[in-house]
Amino acid sequence: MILVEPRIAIILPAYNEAATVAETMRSFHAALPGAELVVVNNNSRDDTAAIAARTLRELGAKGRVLHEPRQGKGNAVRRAFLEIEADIYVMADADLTYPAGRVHDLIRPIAQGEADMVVGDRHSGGHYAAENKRALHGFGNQLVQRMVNRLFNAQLVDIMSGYRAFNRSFVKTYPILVEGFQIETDMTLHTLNRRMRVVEIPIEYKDRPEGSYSKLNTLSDGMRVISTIVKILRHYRPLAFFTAMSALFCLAGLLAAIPVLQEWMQMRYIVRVPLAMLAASLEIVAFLLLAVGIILDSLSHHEKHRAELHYLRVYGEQERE
Ligand SMILES: Nc1nc2c(ncn2[C@@H]2O[C@H](COP(=O)(O)OP(=O)(O)O)[C@@H](O)[C@H]2O)c(=O)[nH]1
Ligand SMILES: [Mg+2]
Repeated sequence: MILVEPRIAIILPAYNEAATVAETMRSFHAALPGAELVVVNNNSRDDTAAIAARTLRELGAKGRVLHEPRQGKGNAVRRAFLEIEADIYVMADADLTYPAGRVHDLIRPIAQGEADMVVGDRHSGGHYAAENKRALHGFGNQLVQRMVNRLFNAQLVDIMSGYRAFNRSFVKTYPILVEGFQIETDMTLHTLNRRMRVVEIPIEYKDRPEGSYSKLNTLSDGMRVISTIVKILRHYRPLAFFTAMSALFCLAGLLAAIPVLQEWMQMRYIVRVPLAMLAASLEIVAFLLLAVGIILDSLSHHEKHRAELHYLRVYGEQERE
């Protein structure tokens, strides 16, 4: 349990956000004057870093501007999680789209020890549907959301929100392997897979103000969403994934075998030898895929075991403080 005032860090990844970063910092400082403001700049070509540093001085706020040379939001968040020591972490966009005034609602379940991650949910209030001008993004969001809920038997509404709060044991046991915008989905998957507690709080959401542009690209990030889905299945449900692949090959092998079997029944002789070989090869591949699935399933079991032991240690330290 945290007895003294918790240290709170507000993490703002910012890439070319000169238009909005200062105002975002001011709004968070107004909501939580005691919190540390951390802007993670990432090779911005505009004045983001200078403006952030100046705003810190003007506000007299605690905080830092971090610089991460590797491009990508995932890399930026990773840098902040590595460098910043706090009890409660908040992550938000530096683009004024998320309501800083709601930060208290986000950190409350963390401070009370009731959640490991709190997500500001843009969908429940209908704000995202009303403000988001890119239909494909809504569609991509929904696709991944449905799959994740099904896979983990969850009922999450917004798995890609960029407005979140975390406790220390989440931050210090979360391996960030993704580099870009997959970070939000990955965080949600991590909490579900590690059986952490996720709480969603409906929030308001505005589109970016005039003159400020999203860093998301519909096509390339859409492709990434699809590859994310495949990766999720492969990594989190290897047995199901490889069994499904194996079933496909098995089926193809059976189809190829039908004419061969017919020949054999009728003439007790096989003319279509190449087809027979194809059928046999497909079945061998099917068998191999199944074996791979079983091996990976066992590996992932051991990995979960190890991760849980590590989590027990870090969580214990957090509770003792
Ligand atoms: N540090 C860093 N921040 C980034 C990068 N890409 C995006 N961001 C920030 O991450 C936040 C979310 O990006 P945004 O373009 O608003 O995505 P959207 O909200 O999904 O449209 C914003 O504050 C961006 O400035 C990056 O490569 N590095
Ligand atoms: Mg944004």
